[in-house]
Amino acid sequence: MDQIKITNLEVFCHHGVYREENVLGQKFLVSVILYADLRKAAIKDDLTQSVNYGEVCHFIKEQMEKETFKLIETLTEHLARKILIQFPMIDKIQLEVKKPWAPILLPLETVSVVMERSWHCVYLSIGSNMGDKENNLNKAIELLDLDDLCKVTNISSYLVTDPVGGVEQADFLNAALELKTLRTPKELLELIQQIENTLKRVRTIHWGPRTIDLDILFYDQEVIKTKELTIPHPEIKNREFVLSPMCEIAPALVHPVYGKTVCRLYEELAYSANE
Ligand code: A4P
Ligand code: MG
Repeated sequence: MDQIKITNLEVFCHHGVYREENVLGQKFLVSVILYADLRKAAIKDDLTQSVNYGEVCHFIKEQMEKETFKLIETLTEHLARKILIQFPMIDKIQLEVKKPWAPILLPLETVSVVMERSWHCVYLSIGSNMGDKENNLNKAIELLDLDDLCKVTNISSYLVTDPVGGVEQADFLNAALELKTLRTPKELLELIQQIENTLKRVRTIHWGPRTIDLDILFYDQEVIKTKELTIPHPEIKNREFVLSPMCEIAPALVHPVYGKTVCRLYEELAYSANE
């Protein structure tokens, strides 16, 4: 991917563990690599299609002066997130914050923290079969989008579906969502559980009725199996209420375990149901 590099931007500010650092301040040097698709801007010679590196430099300075952190780790993480949120064209960032005058009573050239952060593409399944189902879906989507680290980028139609799983219960309203997120899979699970709690989901019967259920279907092309998280969601290939809305918003997405597109999995499910 194309890159814009900023090297050793000098900013005088007050981060540090020691009180002297917070009072007197010192110079920090910031280097950034911004990863973005610059082809359009380059061909059209058009700054509006690119990332204005001047604006990025001023934004970094402003952020570094606005708040004071003890650790350059925290400062670097904070800057990476803020830049990715502020400049939507940037897909990924590599950031190095140097502290050449760190007060350690020994001579050193510099000390620095380097981080790489990027947006991740995630698909979620969402469903409700209690109360005002449409309102429940709308509310959950609104809460996801309100999170600083998430941006809902696509929503399928809402589909009325028969309940799956053997428990006698009302029809579901289901949808699939595409999300850009800076959260890790575990942090995203925490958010969706928080949203389920906010919307008063009560965990009673497994696969039973619920005001809202949010499941992570795909997280980039990652394959994860831990005690609390299985990604891709293990039931994708068996569920029409997942594959049908996914076919609408991401038909060509490849399942990283089966190596088949979502559309292909949907066809296979329809075929096996007709046999
Ligand atoms: N967990 C593991 N992997 C994931 C993942 N990829 N995304 C863990 C989300 N959670 C994941 O989930 C139990 C635990 O799964 C979580 O604590 C998390 O650590 P839960 O949401 O508390 O329990 P649940 O929803 O009762 O079980 P589960 O397995 O999530 O049920 P499903 O798969 O969501 O099925 N029929 C229709 N037509 N439409 C529906 O939406 N939904 C279900 C529930 C049944 N039948 C349905 C529908
Ligand atoms: Mg669930």
